[in-house]
Amino acid sequence: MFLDRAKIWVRAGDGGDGAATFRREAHVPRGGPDGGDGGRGGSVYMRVDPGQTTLADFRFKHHFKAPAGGKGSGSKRHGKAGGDLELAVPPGTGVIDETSGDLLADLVATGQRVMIARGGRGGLGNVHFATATHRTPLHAQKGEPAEERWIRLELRLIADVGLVGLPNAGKSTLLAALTAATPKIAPYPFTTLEPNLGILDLEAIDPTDPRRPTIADVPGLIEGASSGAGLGHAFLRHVERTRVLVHVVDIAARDPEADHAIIRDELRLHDPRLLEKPFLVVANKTDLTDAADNLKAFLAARRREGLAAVAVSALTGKGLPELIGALGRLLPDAAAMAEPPEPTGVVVHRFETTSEGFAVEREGEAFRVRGKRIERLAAQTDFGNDESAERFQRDLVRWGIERELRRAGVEPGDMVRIGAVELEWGAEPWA
Ligand SMILES: Nc1nc2c(ncn2[C@@H]2O[C@H](COP(=O)(O)OP(=O)(O)OP(=O)(O)O)[C@@H](O)[C@H]2O)c(=O)[nH]1
Ligand SMILES: [Mg+2]
Repeated sequence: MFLDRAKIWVRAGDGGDGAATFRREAHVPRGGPDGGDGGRGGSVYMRVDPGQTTLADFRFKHHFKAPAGGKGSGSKRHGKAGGDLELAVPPGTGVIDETSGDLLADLVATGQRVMIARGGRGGLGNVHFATATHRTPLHAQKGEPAEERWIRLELRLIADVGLVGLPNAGKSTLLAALTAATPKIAPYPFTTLEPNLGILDLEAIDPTDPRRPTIADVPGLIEGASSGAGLGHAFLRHVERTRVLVHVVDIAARDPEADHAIIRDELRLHDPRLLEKPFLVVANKTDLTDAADNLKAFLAARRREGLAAVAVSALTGKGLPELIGALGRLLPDAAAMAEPPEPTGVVVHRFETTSEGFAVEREGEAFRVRGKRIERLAAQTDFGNDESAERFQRDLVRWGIERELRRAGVEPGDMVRIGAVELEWGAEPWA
């Protein structure tokens, strides 16, 4: 089953909580603090696996979650880190943040890997909070909550050569003749319903040529394909990134000249840049008797157009060596072939960086404090622990947030929201 779009939900692992424990010592009721840190949560990554050609793995499974970090414990023992989760996707997968619509990454090269949800940091144990004046801190940080997001995946196949043409022209037959692929072939239109990929081994033909271009056979295009007619439209984007386009024409058809014009028009309407790619016209089915008359005129017209053209029979194999030779000349050299085709797989990756700033705003009757750092601190504070809560309040003062809240008109009893945390403004000034 070929699948070129998917929507998934990913969540990294939360950080483990830090511990607030104390050494046991003879004669001392409470020894020094020895609470270890929580482990970091696992992150979720996406990695290119050249063995995959579709997003079918995401057809039934849409939720992916990395494990949380372990809690810290006494004797300064750190919690275990949560393992990272890696999702394999085929080359050509665009990773889009569903909420913002931002392209997070365009994964094209083998082995390329990108983090799509960051695991939470482990909370610090109470050993970190002992000071000369406060030797027995009860405070330890909670683990940082993990990132989660909806992700849209959009595959645009990365093939070196794309076979296009009207239905029944012989594209699949040609793919089968050139490669080890075994696509379905039948004497009626719309046999191919999803793209097939094959590899042309040029070394088998010329031992000095190490290139192994991939060839994609996409469902037949019909007039109007670019605006949605037939099946072709959904698949035209799969030839957007090919290096060379091969147009297969049934030369035994009633009007190959008109067929050629239809395909060129549809490609241009989908994206004019498609016609700027190296282009090879293959006049197929030359074994059929009615082919001879059409063929000469057809090839001459292509020459006038400045397009490379060859005559073959995908069925008998006649003309295939010439076709392979022509393809070899249109494809870039081995060094360039090792690089992914354009666009060059730029990773746009837009994770917001941790900002030190904050903002206070009204939210109905309540107040909201926004800011990466303060939101994280709130999430990592255990407000059930008096010492931790006091510590948080001191930080609000230290960072000038308390002053800003007063300026905004906060009164005792008002609700103050920070991230997912809700606090009631106390009658006693915080600090
Ligand atoms: N005589 C002859 N028949 C051919 C040749 N190439 C393909 N055919 C036949 O044409 C018919 C269509 O071939 P396919 O390869 O399925 O055509 P396609 O372009 O992939 O068609 P769709 O998948 O429907 O777009 C089949 O019956 C093939 O056997 C050829 O060179 N000569
Ligand atoms: Mg086909």
